[in-house]
Amino acid sequence: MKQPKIIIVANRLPVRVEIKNEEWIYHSSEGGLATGLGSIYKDGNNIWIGWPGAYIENEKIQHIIRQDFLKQNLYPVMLSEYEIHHYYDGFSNDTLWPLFHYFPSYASYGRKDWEVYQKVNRKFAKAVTEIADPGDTIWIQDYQLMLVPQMIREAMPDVSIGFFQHIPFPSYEVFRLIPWRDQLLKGLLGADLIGFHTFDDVRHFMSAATRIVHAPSNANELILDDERSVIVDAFPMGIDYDKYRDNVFNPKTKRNETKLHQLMGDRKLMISIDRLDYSKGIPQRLKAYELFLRKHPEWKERVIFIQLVVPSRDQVKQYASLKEEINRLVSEINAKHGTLSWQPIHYFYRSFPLEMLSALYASADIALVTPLRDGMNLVCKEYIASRIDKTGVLILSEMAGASKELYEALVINPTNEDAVAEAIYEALTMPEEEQVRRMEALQHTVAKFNIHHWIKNFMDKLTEVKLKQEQLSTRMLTETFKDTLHLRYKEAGRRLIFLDYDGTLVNFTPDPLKAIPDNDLKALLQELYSDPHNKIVLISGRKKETLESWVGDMPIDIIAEHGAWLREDGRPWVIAKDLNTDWKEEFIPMLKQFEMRTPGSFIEEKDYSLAWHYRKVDKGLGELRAKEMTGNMKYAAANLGLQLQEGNKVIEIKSAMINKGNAAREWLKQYPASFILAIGDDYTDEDTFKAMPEEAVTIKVGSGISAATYFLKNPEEVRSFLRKLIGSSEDNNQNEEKNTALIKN
Ligand code: GDG
Repeated sequence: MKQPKIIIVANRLPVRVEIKNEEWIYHSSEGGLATGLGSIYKDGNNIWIGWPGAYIENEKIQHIIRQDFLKQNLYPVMLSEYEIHHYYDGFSNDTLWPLFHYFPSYASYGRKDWEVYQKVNRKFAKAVTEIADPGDTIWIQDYQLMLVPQMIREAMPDVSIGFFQHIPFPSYEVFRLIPWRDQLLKGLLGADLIGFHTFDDVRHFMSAATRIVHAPSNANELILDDERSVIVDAFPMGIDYDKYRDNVFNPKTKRNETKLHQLMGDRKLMISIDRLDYSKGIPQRLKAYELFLRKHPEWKERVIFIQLVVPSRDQVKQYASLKEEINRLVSEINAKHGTLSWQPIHYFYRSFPLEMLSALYASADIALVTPLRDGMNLVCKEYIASRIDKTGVLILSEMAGASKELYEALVINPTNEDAVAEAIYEALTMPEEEQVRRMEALQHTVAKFNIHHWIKNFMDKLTEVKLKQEQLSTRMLTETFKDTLHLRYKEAGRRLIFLDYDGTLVNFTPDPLKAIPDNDLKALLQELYSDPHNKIVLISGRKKETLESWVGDMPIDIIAEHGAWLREDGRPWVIAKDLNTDWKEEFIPMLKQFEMRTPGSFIEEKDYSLAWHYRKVDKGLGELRAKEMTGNMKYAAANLGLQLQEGNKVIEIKSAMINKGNAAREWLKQYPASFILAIGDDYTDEDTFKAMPEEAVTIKVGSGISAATYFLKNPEEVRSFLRKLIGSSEDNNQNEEKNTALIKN
């Protein structure tokens, strides 16, 4: 058998090809991701799929380059200029980038861009399926490839897929602006594990996902229609710490450092390094620096600010005007505050070799990192790693993902010019002892949570998620086991079958009174109860009146209101225990308050319980109120011997003595049987499962933690299982016909 491999998929390959006059050269990327993932893709059969960074039209050259890349475990996806224009510059950077960084007014929604984005994502997915085998692990990187997970999933349902997004995931209020938001989200949900830098991104993603695909969720898990669970989690990315530290000692870095010290003299050095992007907050930072010079003129001539801006996308309108604005601000500040011997800002619009960057990090007293929005920001971590003597101060924007880990930085709001100006002053005047104390802690964090840790964390989690899915699938009732159960059923002399109603025999409906049993279900129940060896018990939280009107004409047993009311074989209803209901007077006004404050919610009064339903309430609000309600009422309830039971979009208050388990125990005592079956879907059915003897067959509908031994996916599966169990040969259509005939008669 082939050794399973890891496939990395990213927009760019870690090696770029440059073509000049039918000649080509390869350049390796020094980016954090490329170095970090180097340990993975270069190993064994593993491979990295991506665009090689050049338009290669000549097929012969394409072929040679492809062969060269394959030797290095790289698999190129060839893209045309037209495709890059629409997929990368267009949809990725003109639609997703501005929206995800909270600049909706910069976003354009070009149909062509979207079409090509889909087409290119398809190309990437195809490249994956060409080389992937079952059992492989696929790790997709970033927002350019959001549709790829689902495209692969469709072709290879069992493969393990991870997705990591390097930029923020915005609040639902922003995400919903995208005309194709549903497709993007569903595209991502093809993955088994979706990673972001911070918990806020996770929260935003969960909120968008539960609203758009209406998937049930627990904390950071989503359960999809096919019962596949997707985990969403935060994996803050780190840097190659040792590489940055070692680079400080590189002779080239040392030479650059000497030159920098000549420029600085005895002045303090402050640096900022960014790609040209409106999300980096460069103009705001320059203005804050100018404010600092005005507020603290004693610092004039005593500080130098070096701002490096790495060129990017400057053909695009917004970037071109940003570049102009930076030029203007730099000249204005230098003209206003500069002297013959001092220039307040040294501004460079180009990229520098790593040894220059390292020299800057190693020499700077302050790193000013003030993006308006940043997924993580690695520059600040690189600065920390390069501080060999542990001095230096980091001023960090609270809008950068990194601020969620780097607590010892001076954390500021980048739009608050006063706060940034004051932070510059605080950093310049910070005693060395305090600098060292803070820097030591920062270095500890950055060294520990480095790029290797990030990769390991993500990969371990992906393995764990897959394992969990497999364990769940082994508890899914297989066709073979259904056959075994059918034999056991046939052989049994007496059978006792407990069936929950909502979510088990019928699907949920927004209006609970609309969940009337259909003809197919009636026919199935009839087949079940017609067998004299069977005792069928419908066990539900619903009111007895409702159940009576729906199935009252059937000779089955009914446990209503979670066991408060019992009816055997069509005889009159009896109360399980004589229960006090005086408490209702106290609780109804409290529930009414919640009902008044929560549009779409309603109270249901049952004989021995009160239920507050929120299935129609705006997503999120219902859950919030439910938490508030349990918090407010739990002590009052406990004092009166009541319990607050959380079901599916409902909170029920009832006597602690009453539950489905206690009721089911009575039946178990009275009707000894050689075949016992219990099926249910929610929290209240767990009591039934726990009451069952070991030999009983217990089945939970849905997924999640359960005391039941087996799982089925939905009411449709339950019905088909019951049919198989009793050996019914009839399919749905035949049942429909038979029932129509019954009704007519
Ligand atoms: C995205 C997210 C997230 C910069 N100038 C030069 C140069 N650099 C290197 C830095 C650093 C990298 O570029 C920039 O990384 P950032 O993280 O700061 O920002 P983005 O490029 O926007 O990256 C970001 C990141 O993905 C990772 O997930 O942190 O939030 O936006 O490594 O050192 N390198 C060289 N010369 C330069 O002039 N050699």
